[in-house]
Amino acid sequence: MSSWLNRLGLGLKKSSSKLTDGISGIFTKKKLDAETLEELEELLISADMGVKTSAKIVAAFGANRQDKDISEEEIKAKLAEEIEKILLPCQKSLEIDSNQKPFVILMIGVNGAGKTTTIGKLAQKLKQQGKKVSLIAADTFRAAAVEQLQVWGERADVRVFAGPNGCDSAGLCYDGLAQTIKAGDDVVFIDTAGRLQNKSGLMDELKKIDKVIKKIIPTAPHATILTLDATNGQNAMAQVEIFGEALKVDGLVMTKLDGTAKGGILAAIADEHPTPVFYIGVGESIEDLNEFNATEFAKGLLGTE
Ligand SMILES: Nc1nc2c(ncn2[C@@H]2O[C@H](COP(=O)(O)OP(=O)(O)OP(=O)(O)O)[C@@H](O)[C@H]2O)c(=O)[nH]1
Ligand SMILES: [Mg+2]
Repeated sequence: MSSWLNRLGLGLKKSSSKLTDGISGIFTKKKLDAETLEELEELLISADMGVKTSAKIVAAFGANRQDKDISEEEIKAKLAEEIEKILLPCQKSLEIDSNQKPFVILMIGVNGAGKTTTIGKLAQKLKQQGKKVSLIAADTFRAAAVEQLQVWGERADVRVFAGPNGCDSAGLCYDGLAQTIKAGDDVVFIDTAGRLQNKSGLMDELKKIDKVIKKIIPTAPHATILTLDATNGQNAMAQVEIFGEALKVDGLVMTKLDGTAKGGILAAIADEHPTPVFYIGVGESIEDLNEFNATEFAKGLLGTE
């Protein structure tokens, strides 16, 4: 097994244990009936797959299978298949268009979602691919935020543009982008401050940042990435909705899947708000962040090979 599949399996362990233990508990008898299907639906809901999505999965799964013999392994495999179908349209890579120079990536999300860490990891990956990368520290609220990005910058050996603590973040983006254009960078990441989706002032500030970016590079940001913390469960769905109302979100990164049994939330989001999922994170090291693959994820969630 490749090391990523290993990490993914381990990372999804809490989610998959919840599902597989639940399945073992429900299917003590061999035949599928209305009652077991209902219990299965409840299990999926409790695993954060959402009411609508859980009903859909169970309906597809139960069709033509009621009152038939079915093994636990088959149940898991069939469920994984249904979840894979829902996730597949969201499997998309973050394509860095080399005609856009610099290719501007705006990273947004609630406090602690993993924005800065993800930028650090992606910067390192792109740098290793030979790209000229820089970072803009537009989280000007906290001095520690700038320092954190600088540490990642040093680690990845990429330039970090920062301003004085408390300076205007939109203005900083403008200056940072001007410098990036001059330097001829291929990719620039803009790290923004964490903001809760219910703080309208902060959401307005995000719109202002977006506007200012467009003033200097009309086609930018070329990718606006919403980082979601899987441990937020159903609240992550609300974040997709509200950030999506403020800005055009091009894709998602879901982090901290290793810390929660709520990994099913990705299926609910894919079903209700289909959005490309660029990366998923299953731990703190750089190897723990990888491109999202629907088949691997669905199998990992059900603990099947
Ligand atoms: N276990 C685990 N931890 C993660 C993962 N991704 C990020 N983290 C940790 O989550 C914490 C918060 O990450 P940050 O990158 O600082 O989050 P942020 O969105 O920049 O936070 P703010 O700037 O405060 O809004 C850090 O300790 C990261 O190491 C992951 O996939 N798994
Ligand atoms: Mg941060």
